Amino acid sequence: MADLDQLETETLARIADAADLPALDAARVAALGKQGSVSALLKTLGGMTPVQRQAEGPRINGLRERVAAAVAERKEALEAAALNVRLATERLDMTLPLAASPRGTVHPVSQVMDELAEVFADLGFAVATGPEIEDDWHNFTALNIPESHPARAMHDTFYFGDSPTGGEQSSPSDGGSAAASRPKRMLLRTHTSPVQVRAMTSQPPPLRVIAPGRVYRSDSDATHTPMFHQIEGLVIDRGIHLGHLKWTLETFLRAFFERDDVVLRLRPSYFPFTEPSVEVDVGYSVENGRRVIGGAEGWMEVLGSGMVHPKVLRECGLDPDEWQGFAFGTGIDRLAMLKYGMDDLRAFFDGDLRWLRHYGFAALDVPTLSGGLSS
Ligand code: 2NM
Repeated sequence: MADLDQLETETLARIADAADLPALDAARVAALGKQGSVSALLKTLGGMTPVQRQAEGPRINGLRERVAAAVAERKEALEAAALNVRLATERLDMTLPLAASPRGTVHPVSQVMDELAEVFADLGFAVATGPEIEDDWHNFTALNIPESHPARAMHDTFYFGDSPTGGEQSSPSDGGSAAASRPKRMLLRTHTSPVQVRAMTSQPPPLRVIAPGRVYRSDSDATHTPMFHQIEGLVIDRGIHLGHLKWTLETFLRAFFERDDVVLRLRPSYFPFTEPSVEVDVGYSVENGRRVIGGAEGWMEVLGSGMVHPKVLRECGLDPDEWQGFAFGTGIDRLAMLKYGMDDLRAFFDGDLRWLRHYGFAALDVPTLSGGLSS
């Protein structure tokens, strides 16, 4: 009797004192394991008389149950304590960057596209996009580019299919009836102007959009790649004139090149889709043997522009007596070269990692007017 009580006191004390799970398991094995002290007592029941067993059975089984319950309770307490320790020490700061420094860089063309979108957003322009596979009407006809125009020739334009014919396409203004049954001759857009055409035919004026994107021309040498990037801008409103055009381009170029001494020179020119048409030169100066934009030591052509031709407005469903507009276009790749001092256009599309590491931009630096476009 005293033996049983003492065994229970010692066993429960050892269980309560177990500092960790291995210590608790050792205490459990010492009592309830095959060679354990409580198991040994249970084994004595077999050699008892029925009268003895009736008295001892409940006492020994009661001891076994209390020991087992104490082990379970202590186990739960130790596991809860271990979890609390882990919760307190294993902290994960979800705001930390995934990797210390991203290895990729932003391509200069993407960087300049972001900078241009930022500059023009500040002037109230929205970014418009459109398909790179276009039809004849959106790429040429609507823009007053005649069937005989050299730009339409096979050697300048990438056409789909081998038939150069297909003729004039239907326009929204003729109800689409003229060529409704003829299959459309598709091509890779040669400029982003078809995006402006789509803007004019799908949104009511006034309009202020820029259309940046890839364009394709069958041309490849030191200064031409068959795919390059263009940005065009379009403003349609009442009473728009050449003065609005000049101010907009001057404001854009000063913001983009981050210099106040950017000077423009407008020269008369010719484009089928604008009248009058002007070519825009920007003054440059020479710093450390390099041409940089700003000053007026020499002139460099950077943009084509003009007042949207009345025939284009009419073809797009606008009344030229009510609505006027100006448009401009330039090469993004060239703007990138001028701003960041690269001298070989073909390097833009080689995917050379050494070039990208040298000229690429930090992945997490987003250009803003307030933070500096290219800082
Ligand atoms: C240029 C030069 C001049 C131009 C015209 C149009 C449209 F659709 F409004 F007629 N979009 N872009 C344009 C005008 C483009 O790029 C050198």
